[in-house]
Amino acid sequence: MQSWPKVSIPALPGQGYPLRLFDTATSELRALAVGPTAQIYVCGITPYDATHLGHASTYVAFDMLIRQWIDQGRTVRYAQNVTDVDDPLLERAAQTGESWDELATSQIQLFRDDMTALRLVPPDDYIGVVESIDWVIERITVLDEKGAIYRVDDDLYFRVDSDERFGQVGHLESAQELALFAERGGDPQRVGKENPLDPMMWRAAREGEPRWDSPFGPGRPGWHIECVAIALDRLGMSFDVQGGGSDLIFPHHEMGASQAQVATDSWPYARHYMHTGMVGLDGEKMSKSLGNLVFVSKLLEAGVDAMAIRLAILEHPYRQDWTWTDSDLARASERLERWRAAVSPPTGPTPTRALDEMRRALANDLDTRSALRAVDVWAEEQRLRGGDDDAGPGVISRSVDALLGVAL
Ligand code: 5CA
Ligand code: ZN
Repeated sequence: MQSWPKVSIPALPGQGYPLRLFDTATSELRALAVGPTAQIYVCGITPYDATHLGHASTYVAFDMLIRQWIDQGRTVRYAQNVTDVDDPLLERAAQTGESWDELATSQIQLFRDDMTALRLVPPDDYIGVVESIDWVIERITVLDEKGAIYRVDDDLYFRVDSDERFGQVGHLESAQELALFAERGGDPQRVGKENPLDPMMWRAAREGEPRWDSPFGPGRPGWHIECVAIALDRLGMSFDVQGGGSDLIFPHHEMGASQAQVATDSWPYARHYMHTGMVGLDGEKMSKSLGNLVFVSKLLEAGVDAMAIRLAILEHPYRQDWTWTDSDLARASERLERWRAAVSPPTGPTPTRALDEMRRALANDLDTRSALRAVDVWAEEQRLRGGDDDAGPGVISRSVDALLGVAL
């Protein structure tokens, strides 16, 4: 499906440094050695109650990683899914009487708008479950051929024991695994399962639920296989980073890794697993089920600057859990103002000639073409001078922003 608009990233002099990044699977900070093209898969939203600050915080963290790669001169291949068919989405649609696909479509657009406002680099591949059904069917077929699939009634399950490395992403005790599996969409109690942790791969059609035809009967994909199918199709095995919030370590990323490893007879699924801390409100994790949400779109509607939201997020180390408070936003807004004043003193010495020329041009029947030329001339002078004019660039970037509506 359509991603959101590209962000322009100014080229900087010099080059960034090699990156060390915490890896969940090895529980250590380690060098992230990537080739000329860095490949990343970040789990996307389930499109209802988007975009709360927890989502925003998680996606901003991955945006920071991507910007590091870009600063190192690498190209980035970035894939993200949208869980546009899943139990929680269908339940919400049933509660509100909306159709599930209309709910998804409107929430995905809200998410795109929020990501755009926050200036996040968009994924190259932004793909919904409904677009990846064929890939899911192919992967399940391969897993079935390898003996990793069994039936309970008409539903298909994956044998976690078919992967000898199962458990090596999260390194959890089995009691913890069971508890988290039950809490996060799993069905450990279902009668007929071989291992309570085995996840559903294909859910046979139930009355009133969306369904797709498949060789295993009509139904819809289970949660984890959707990400495996998309990541393997778009990036292939052993891509650089699998990302998401820490609530996805288990079962989601553990299951994904095992399914991919068994399907391809190779290891690892991802070379690095990066997970972000949970953002809370009033002492609880911000979550759709608790309903304690602060929405990016509501803050923007209330006139909050998206860049202040971004700064408020960046104040927190990405791996730590943290709690959103109004004072986070107040501090970030104050910082933003200070920075903006610093790059462009409002009462600075003299406005540059270029600013004056822009103003003259615009005052003359909105002569935008001449205003653009004035900035062209300034940019060329900067280039020739090597950019040693301290106040100039800030004044111009603010001027271009303020007068032309173009954020540099
Ligand atoms: N669609 C699945 C992933 S395939 C999903 O987890 N969707 S989600 O909408 O629930 O979450 C989207 C992303 O936001 C996930 O990476 C999740 O870990 C992260 N996230 C959800 N709640 C929070 C929170 N309170 N704080 C930080 N990140 C969060
Ligand atoms: Zn996912």
